[in-house]
Amino acid sequence: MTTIDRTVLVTGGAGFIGTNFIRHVLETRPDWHVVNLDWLTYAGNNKNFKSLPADWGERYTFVHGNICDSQLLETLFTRYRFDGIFHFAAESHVDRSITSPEAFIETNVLGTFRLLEASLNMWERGGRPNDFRFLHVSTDEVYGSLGEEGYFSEETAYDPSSPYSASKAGSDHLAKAYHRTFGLPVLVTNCSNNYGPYQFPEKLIPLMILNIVEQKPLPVYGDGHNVRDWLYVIDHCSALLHVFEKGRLGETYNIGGNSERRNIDVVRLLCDIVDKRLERCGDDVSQNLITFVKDRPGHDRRYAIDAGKLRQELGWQPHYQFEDALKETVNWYLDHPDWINDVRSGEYRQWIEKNYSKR
Ligand code: NAD
Ligand code: TDX
Repeated sequence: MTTIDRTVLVTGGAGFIGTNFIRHVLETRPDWHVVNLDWLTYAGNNKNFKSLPADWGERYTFVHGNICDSQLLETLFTRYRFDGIFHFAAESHVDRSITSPEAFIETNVLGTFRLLEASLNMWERGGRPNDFRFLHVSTDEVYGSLGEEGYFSEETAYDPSSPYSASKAGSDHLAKAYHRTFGLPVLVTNCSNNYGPYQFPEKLIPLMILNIVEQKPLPVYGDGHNVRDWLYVIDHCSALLHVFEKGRLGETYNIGGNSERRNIDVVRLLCDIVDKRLERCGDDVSQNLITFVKDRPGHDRRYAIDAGKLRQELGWQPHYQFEDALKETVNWYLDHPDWINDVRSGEYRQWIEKNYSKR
């Protein structure tokens, strides 16, 4: 029997980062019980938690539900009286926010509001416990686009470009307002692009890995010179725990990987890694599949994070090196064909057709 010291709610825990985060917490925090509330949209996959080690299983509870459902939240908050909340649930894909923005407003803005309301009610009813924390997980995209120079700091003005980043910006403002107005113990993190296992193959890195394996065209938007600051997902998870356990209330912390890369360079590197692993050479090299396609509207040119505050105040820095962790990520996708077949449902095929057929 495990002794439970803390019960935390993770929203969106069946998605990419949430799955890695829950697995990381069950491994590193043996006295935590995790309740995962997930609506299981196309991006959520409950099979990520099948066959957990026995002592993990008894510390993990899955609840199928929507963060916009106030009644469900009330029932859950009354039942578990959470010691903390890690709020990941979101619509997360920029391209989908361009074709179908409404779900982004629903989940990212309204859902975050409903979750804040439920948290505030529970926190007030419990006598405003000192050690409760609401950690709102957000993105560097709220800051808009950088030119060739400079970095996003916590003081950079918000300037979102897409319906996705605008909806995340709205949710960040709500979370901070609940701290300033009501005193709710809120923390906000803004993180750069993640990569690693369990990422849905609509995002650049897993999409390219799967297309390279199947020798399909590799659709690079625009000139491929857009820059992202890549962070291995487990580094993001460890940063979130640092902020949750040591962060100053009401503060924002930027999280980044010090790994700025142009998209075209990431795609070329993926071609080399996959080709090597599959022992392809000569005329078969996958770089031949690179196809420049019509750009994403409002495409941010460059993201780069200054994570100095997190390093200096809380002693966190990334552990994984981009090229090494990218190889591990490729290995994970090549070693998990069942997971890939599972997530590439009819809905996935429709998305690929919708986003790429007319580019
Ligand atoms: P994801 O799309 O892989 O997963 C989102 C999860 O949320 C899915 O399991 C989905 O079923 C669930 N969900 C969606 N709507 C819901 C609702 N209404 N109620 C309950 N659950 C719902 O996303 P991700 O890449 O894991 O991102 C997680 C969080 O981290 C998001 O808030 C995102 O903005 C943020 N973030 C992501 C990145 C990145 O590179 N992926 C970087 C910085 C920040
Ligand atoms: O087919 C593609 N071709 C291409 O050139 C896709 C899917 C993407 N791209 C480019 C667009 C971006 O410059 O690659 C870069 C990365 O694209 P995405 O993987 O869609 O990520 P991005 O738009 O940068 O947003 C991601 O990081 C921040 C996550 O999806 C967000 O949830 C997170 O907040």
